[in-house]
Amino acid sequence: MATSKLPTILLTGFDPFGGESINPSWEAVRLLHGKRIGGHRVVAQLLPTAFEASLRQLKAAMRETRPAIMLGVGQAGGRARLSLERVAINLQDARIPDNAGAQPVDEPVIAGAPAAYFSDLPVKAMLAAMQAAGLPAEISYTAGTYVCNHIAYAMLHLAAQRRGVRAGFMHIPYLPSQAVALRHAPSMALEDMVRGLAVALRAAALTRVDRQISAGTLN
Ligand code: PCA
Repeated sequence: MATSKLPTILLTGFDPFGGESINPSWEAVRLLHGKRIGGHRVVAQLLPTAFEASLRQLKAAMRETRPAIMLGVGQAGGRARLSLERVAINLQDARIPDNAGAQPVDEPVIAGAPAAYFSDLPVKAMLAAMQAAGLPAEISYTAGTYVCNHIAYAMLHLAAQRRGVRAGFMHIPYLPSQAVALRHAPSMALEDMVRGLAVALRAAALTRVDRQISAGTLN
C-alpha cells in the first residue's frame, strides 16, 4: 500500500525550555518522521513549549493529518526511564513560565471538561515491548502540571470526541549531552529513545486488547 494511504500516527515533540538548548523529545520524534510502523505512517510535529500555542499547533496538525493514533513526547529531566503516562489531569500549575512567558496557576486545561483521562493506548503492551527490546521503561501516573500534561490532556480530550482515535503520552529522560553539566541526572542515548518509541508505537498500532501485567506503584 502506498505510504500516503496508510493510517497516520501523529507523534509530537517539544522545543527546548527552561534554559536548555535542546529537547530530546523533538530530537527523537523527528528521526521517526515518514517511517512506517505497524501499518501506520508516522508524522512528526514540533510543538512549542507554550500552553496556548502548543494546543493551537496540535489542533492544526490533527486537522492536517487526521491521525488514528497520537503520541505526545516530552522531556522529563530527572527521570531515568522511558516513562509512559497513563493519566492526564485537567490542571495547569506552572512552576516556571512557558516559552511565551505564561505561567498559569490552578487553571483548567479545558474548562468544564472531566478532571482526568486515562490513555487509551495499550500502555502495558507498549511497556512490555520496550522492556523486551532491552530498554528501561515504566508506567507513570503523573505527567506533571506543566505543558506536557496540558498537551497529554488535550490529546485525550480531543481523541475522546473522535471515533477510532487513540492517544497517549511518553516522557523521556535527558540526553547524555544535557546531563554533562548535571551531576546526578540520569540520561539516555538518543538512539535508545528512538528505538523505544518505535517498538512502543508498533505495540500501540498492533494491540487491540491490552495485556494485564502489573506495573503499578506503591506510592
Ligand atoms: N517537557 C515539559 C514541557 C515540554 C517538555 O518537553 C513538561 O514535562 O511539561
